[in-house]
Amino acid sequence: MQRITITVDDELMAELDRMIEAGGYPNRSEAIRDLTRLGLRDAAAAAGEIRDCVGVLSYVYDHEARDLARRLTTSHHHHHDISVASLHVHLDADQCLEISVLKGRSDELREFADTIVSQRAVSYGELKIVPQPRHTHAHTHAAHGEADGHDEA
Ligand code: NI
Repeated sequence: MQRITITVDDELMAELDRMIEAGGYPNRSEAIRDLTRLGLRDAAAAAGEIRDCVGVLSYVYDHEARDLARRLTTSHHHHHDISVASLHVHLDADQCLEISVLKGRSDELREFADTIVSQRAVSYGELKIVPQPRHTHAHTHAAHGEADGHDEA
């Protein structure tokens, strides 16, 4: 552990204290440690540096669009190493929602998601990348108190 001193303006501190209160953090240090971890994680994800990630890709497409359903399936088969499971929902007569769970390096997941989402007749697409905690989240959850409001959302 290292002790650091930081300077924060009143407005930001007030906001932080409200967040600490709402989140049930035991103290400011714990809250700032959590926020720092989140920030580091986001920065690493943005840089494509995270090796072991879980991604959730959701997209809506028109299954009547020529050849699209077959091409999407082919894409998943070509990437069977990262595409681990999919949930298919028939939204209405034409539209399908697919939610796929991906696993792998964050830049690979992003690249795969782009090939899916960029298809014409895919009307909506979003990828959420969740770094696997054991690699980027060094603390153990057992060390946390019950009331610290910590969750991995
Ligand atoms: Ni369908």
